[in-house]
Amino acid sequence: MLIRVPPSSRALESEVTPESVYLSRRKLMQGSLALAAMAAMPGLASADAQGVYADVEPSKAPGWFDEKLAGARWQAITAKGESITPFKDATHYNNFYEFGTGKGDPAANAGKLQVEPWTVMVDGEVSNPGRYSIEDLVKPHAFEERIYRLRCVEAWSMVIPWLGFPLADLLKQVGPTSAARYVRFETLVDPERMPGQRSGFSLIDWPYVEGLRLDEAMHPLAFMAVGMYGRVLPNQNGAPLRLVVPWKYGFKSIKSIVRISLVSEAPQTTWERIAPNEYGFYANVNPQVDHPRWSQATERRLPSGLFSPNVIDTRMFNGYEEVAGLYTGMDLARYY
Ligand SMILES: Nc1nc2c(c(=O)[nH]1)N[C@H]1C(S)=C(S)[C@@H](COP(=O)(O)O)O[C@H]1N2
Ligand SMILES: [Mo]
Repeated sequence: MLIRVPPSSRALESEVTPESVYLSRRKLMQGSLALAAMAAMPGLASADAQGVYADVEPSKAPGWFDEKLAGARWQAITAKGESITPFKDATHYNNFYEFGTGKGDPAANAGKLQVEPWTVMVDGEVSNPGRYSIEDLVKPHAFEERIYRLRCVEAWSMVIPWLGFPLADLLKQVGPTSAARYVRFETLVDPERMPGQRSGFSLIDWPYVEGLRLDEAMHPLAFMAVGMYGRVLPNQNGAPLRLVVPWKYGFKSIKSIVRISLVSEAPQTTWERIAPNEYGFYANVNPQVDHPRWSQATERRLPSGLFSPNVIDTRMFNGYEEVAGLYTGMDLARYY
């Protein structure tokens, strides 16, 4: 977010659509071929072992992940007519300030993150508080694949196939009490493995904190991701558990979560704390409400380059208009 965005220019783009390739390959891979592929590449979704996910780096996933992967519901939500961002871009152009502020820093530094074992503290206004192992948090839920647009407040965007389960299902599991109004999330603090947390120049008061109103959190689109591109989450994308809220700017989608608190008051979030006039609690994608330092009317869809900037119009709620009812009667220029 500490960036300068060049003046937007409307680009003539020749759109390629790897999604169609991906779909047809997936079809091909169903059946016995898929089994063979799965045996050959543990940790990679069978259906995609040789499809558009061919560039996906195979990974060794923990047992809790592999068990669930077999029963995943593929493409439960898709982004029609849009190209899935290549794995390489989604994993090497990241914001994860715990590992540095450069876009390549997370990929370079997050390898040291210790994701096993992993526990998540659930506390506050809940009937079942406690320290949950990731296994216990994930166990009750079936995996779904959801292909979502991700729109960063810095005016770039990607299309990412996530794997995980609805946040609402996790909340039902822990049981918010009637006093719960907001959900507060916290990222791991581990300065030994997170060089960004050692930097004396950091603007951020760690841990990274995010939050949602409870009704937003219960919306069926709000998602807990444990994987992407048919495999376990790479560390730089927020392993082993991260939030994905597709109608909000990317900074709401907090990574590597270690604490989930149900609270009665709106939590102060990391970016609100740093610059409340620039980053609000709601952070709904809104082409009509500009950032004080740049326009939010358009976005660079990655991959983009100097000669093919791939600039497209930004859509209200990032195109997820079904969430509009959450904000009825609210002035979204004031509650940005
Ligand atoms: N803990 C934590 N979560 C974070 C961030 C961060 O710096 N720290 N960056 C946010 C921002 S600004 C964006 S755009 C997305 C990027 O997610 P991605 O790297 O998986 O695309 O993560 C969000 N989650
Ligand atoms: Mo972002």
